[in-house]
Amino acid sequence: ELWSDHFNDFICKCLIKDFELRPNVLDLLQHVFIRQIVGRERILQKQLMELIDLNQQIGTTGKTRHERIHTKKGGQIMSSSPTPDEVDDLVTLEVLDEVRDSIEQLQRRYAKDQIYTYVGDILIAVNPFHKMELYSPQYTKMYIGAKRTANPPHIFAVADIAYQSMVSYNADQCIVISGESGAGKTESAHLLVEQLTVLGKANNRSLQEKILLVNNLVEAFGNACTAINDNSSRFGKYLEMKFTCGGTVVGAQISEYLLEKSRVVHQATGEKNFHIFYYIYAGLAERKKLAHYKLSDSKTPKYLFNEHIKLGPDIVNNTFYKEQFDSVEQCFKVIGFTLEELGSVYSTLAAILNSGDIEFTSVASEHQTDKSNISNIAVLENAASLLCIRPDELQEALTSHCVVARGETIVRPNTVDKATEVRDAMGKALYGRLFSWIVNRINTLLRPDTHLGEDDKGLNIGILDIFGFENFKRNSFEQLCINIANEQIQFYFNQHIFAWEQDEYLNEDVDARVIEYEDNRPLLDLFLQKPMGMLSLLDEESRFPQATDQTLVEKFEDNLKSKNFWRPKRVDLGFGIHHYAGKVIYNAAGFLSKNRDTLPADIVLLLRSSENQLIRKLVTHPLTKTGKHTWSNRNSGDTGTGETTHHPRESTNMRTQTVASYFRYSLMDLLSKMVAGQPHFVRCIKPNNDRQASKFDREKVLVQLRYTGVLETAKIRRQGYSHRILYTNFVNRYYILAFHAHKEPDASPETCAAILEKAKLENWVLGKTKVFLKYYHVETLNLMVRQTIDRIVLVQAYVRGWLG
Ligand code: AOV
Ligand code: MG
Repeated sequence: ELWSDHFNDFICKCLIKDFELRPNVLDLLQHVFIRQIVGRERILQKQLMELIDLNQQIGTTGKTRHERIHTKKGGQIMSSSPTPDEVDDLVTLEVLDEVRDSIEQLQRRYAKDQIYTYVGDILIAVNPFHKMELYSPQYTKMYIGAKRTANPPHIFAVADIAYQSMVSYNADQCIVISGESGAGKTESAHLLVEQLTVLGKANNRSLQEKILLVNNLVEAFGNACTAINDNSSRFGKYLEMKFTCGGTVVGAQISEYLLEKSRVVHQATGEKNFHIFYYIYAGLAERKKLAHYKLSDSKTPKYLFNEHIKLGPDIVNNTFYKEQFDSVEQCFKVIGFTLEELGSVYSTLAAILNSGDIEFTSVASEHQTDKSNISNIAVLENAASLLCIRPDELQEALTSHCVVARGETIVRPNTVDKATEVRDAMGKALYGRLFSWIVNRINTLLRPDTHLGEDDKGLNIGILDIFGFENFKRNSFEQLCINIANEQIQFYFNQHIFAWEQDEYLNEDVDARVIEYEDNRPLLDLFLQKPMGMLSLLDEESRFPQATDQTLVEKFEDNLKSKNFWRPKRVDLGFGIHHYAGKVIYNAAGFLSKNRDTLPADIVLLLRSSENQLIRKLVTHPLTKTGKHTWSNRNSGDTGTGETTHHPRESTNMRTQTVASYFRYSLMDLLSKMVAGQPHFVRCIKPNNDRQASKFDREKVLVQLRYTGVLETAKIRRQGYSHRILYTNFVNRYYILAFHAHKEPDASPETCAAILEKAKLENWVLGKTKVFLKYYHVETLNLMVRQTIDRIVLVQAYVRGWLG
């Protein structure tokens, strides 16, 4: 009977129907097979032992939670049980005082280097500010496919849940990392990518290596040292890892948002330019190639010079910079850039540095305005030669401009100020476009098309790592944009955790208590509404040639009617915003010119004549993807601004494209990508403002818990149902847990109830069309399905092996 066709089915049934039968089934197998297949006992015995081991391992996952908690000390894996009054998940806390108890927990855990804590399905990560032994291969392994409660909270567990959900539901995922500047978002993003490449078991080692290097490469160009963070992201990054439907990683794509280009030409006190400039400067010096790129080790380029930090020889002699240069070059090569491309990238960077040193002097002219002359022609020639353009034409494009009046083209001289502005605009534009070009090139090199089969559309997991909320001594246009982006991400979080969930209880007649939360919609309206929001007003004012930053602030004051906006006394161009994360005073000086961000046509035309192919490319093609982006109609689809956007560069001339309108487009584009996937949230918390290890500033943490809504999240996770699954989908996926594998039961509430009861789950609710589950229900169900399938596959494989 055992050899019949029903054999597999019999075993599966035993395994599915009653887990307790397992040892008996294995016993039976052991006896029968060992007796029947003479001469192969030895191998069989070994195989059977493996099988039994494996089954036992699977069977115990989740049961022995405390035996399996590991903290690593001095290379030893040690066991450490949490004290009884310590919890891994704030939702399981017996709360007397929400605030005090939560802080207490986080502090106690932080003191033991347990930087991760769950709030239901959300991960809190408190920045440790020191290297942790938490990311070794042992940890990597421990968090693969394990039940979440089996191990202490960890960022690897988030990667695992996203990956398993992607494979189980055949659905795209999105991991949203948020937190203020320096809280640990970028580090978390790296860890997620690392774990996901392991999970996606790329069968192609070089692809795995390439994906791991992508972050390092773009961050060399997009990160910089600020007053808050030595490695601060100055752009938003959405990295999508691409998988086959089977879960094998096959590629990656990055989208970049709003690089802070102004940093190329000016940095605030104590801050630095983008990392790459220092790396390349030190690296080329090391290789005695500075002269080739028209740089000198005795004189620091002006764009890198900062009167408050001694930079001069410090750059050239800095071993860290030299090593970084080697490593960036290695990234370029591994990812697949050609040597020629690398040379062009270095030339462009060197050209930017050289052009920054071009100086202008004022010459009186017969017209009302003064003309400008270039006082250091040698530097101009260097810049021109690196850009492969004619120096006399560059001189002309910097010191004069063409105007068309009554059909006639007239050349007008530029004042020193105007010429300087044009010079800087060129540097910013070249850098911004170089950055986009690098990102595009990476995307081409890591595009998965070639790896996917015909009908495998593939799946992806996106990881969002943007610039965190910033509040400096002096805040400008860049901070405003960064903070609006954070405001939008917070809104998205709120929609997901609170609004959409509560809407659905109503629609499905499910009884649940309403949780109050801090809705930041009024702030988003203040910024993004048309035509009276701040960005629209800014664009309107930018169109008037006579407008000044002063008239802009007055316009704000006259039109913005919100308790979150005010004009502080004694700050001329100042205005204040009460953001979700705190009050920030902005200074509007430079807002109009930063928003207009014009690159004169004369410069564009000149660069298009360059003999360097890369330079030509940078000024010819619109580098960002074009195409219509619409809001997904997921749930209410209300992501705040509720509008359909199109790429502004499609319809607008590049010269009239303002930063504000591009920013608005970018936000919409980002959100449309995010709403297309199932979100997972990681909330990074900064424990102190001094970047010190082991310092837990309770007040600082409390403020962050408050404004991120973590405490309310704990409440809704305790009372609410974070997962709502349609009956059909639920039955399709889980019937195997309670029904015969060949039977397909109806998608009725009764079937759902039978499955849930079989799985011994409690506290679920059946709505009108959906099953309402707590986050931990889904985890248990998924794990049970996976184990069941694993067993079936395993047993089948062994049996096939023995028979064959
Ligand atoms: P951010 O991305 O959130 O800031 P980062 O990820 O750059 O912050 O973290 C800032 C610094 O904190 C890092 O350079 C590390 O020194 C330290 N750090 C963060 N996470 C860890 C960790 N898990 N283990 C060890 N050290 C860590 V910004 O990009 O500024 O918003 O714009
Ligand atoms: Mg960052």
